[in-house]
Amino acid sequence: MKIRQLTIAAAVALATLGTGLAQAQDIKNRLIRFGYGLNEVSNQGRAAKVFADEVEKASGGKMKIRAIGAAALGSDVQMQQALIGGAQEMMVGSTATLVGITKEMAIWDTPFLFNNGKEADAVLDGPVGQKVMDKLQEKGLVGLVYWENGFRNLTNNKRAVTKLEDMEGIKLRVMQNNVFIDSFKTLGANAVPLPFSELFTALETKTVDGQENPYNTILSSKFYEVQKYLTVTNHVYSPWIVLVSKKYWDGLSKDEQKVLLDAAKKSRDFERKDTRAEADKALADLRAKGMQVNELSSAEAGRMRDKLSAINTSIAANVGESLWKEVQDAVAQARTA
Ligand code: TF8
Repeated sequence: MKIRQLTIAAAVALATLGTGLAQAQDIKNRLIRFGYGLNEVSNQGRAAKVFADEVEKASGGKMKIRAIGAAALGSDVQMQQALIGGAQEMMVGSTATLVGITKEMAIWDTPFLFNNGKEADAVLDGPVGQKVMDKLQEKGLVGLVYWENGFRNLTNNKRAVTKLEDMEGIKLRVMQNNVFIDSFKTLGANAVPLPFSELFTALETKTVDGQENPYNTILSSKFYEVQKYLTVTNHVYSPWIVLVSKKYWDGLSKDEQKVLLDAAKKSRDFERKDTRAEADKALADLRAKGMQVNELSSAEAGRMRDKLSAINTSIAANVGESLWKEVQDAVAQARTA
């Protein structure tokens, strides 16, 4: 009896401590829709769950995140518009699909910009990453953190791509973004921009022959069911970005904003670890699922790289020479750090 009473007393004390903390802060009951494009069972879905749990915990249960995956709230581009208009509160999606809104985002689409995750983290989390993110504000979006989508690799159904010439005429789905369209045109493919939410069906019905995405996504979106060949190209590193509607953000208290930002940072740290661990073993999983994996010889990888460097000038012109240089300097610094 005594022990039981003590336990109850302790539980009550703990509970009031929790809500007490949240009450001392300016936090209201809030329901936040957080949309994303991949499946619940994906690196994106797992990190969305971590974000939701962290927000709930830090707000004493007052702020609730309803994470809605599989593009049920729309494609990246549709969700961005919903955030700008204030019809949806939050989302995570590709930076590449933001280029139509904020041209500076195209800097992250530069082929072979980063050699590894460490360089990407240093630049994206550093001052220039923040600067690019802050450009979204004048367009009605608040960026909180970058997550890792990852290094992109090529899959297709037409032929094993082992040299540059093999790209010729492959109908390749790309993101709705000019740098990606130009990159794959330069390599000889027939680049077709499509939202991710339409991709599986486009592959299945052979509307397109191929696509490019990180291993994690090829796995979680089951592209191995409709794609035979995978070529390890690592042609570009894609970030994801966690966004809030600026209209919504401006109506939040400082405490509420802090809850979201802190939770976003925790989710980012979790997401990068989780994504990298999955990517490390994904290639073996994809082989086991029946995909034929081709590595490029270093000579062929070099030819692709050279070819793609032709688009750097236009990226620099589009994002501005000074931002281009700032990012190059930040990468160089990360590389020697
Ligand atoms: C793509 C991207 C997607 C993301 C995701 C839906 O190919 O890599 O993974 O936009 O948020 O569209």
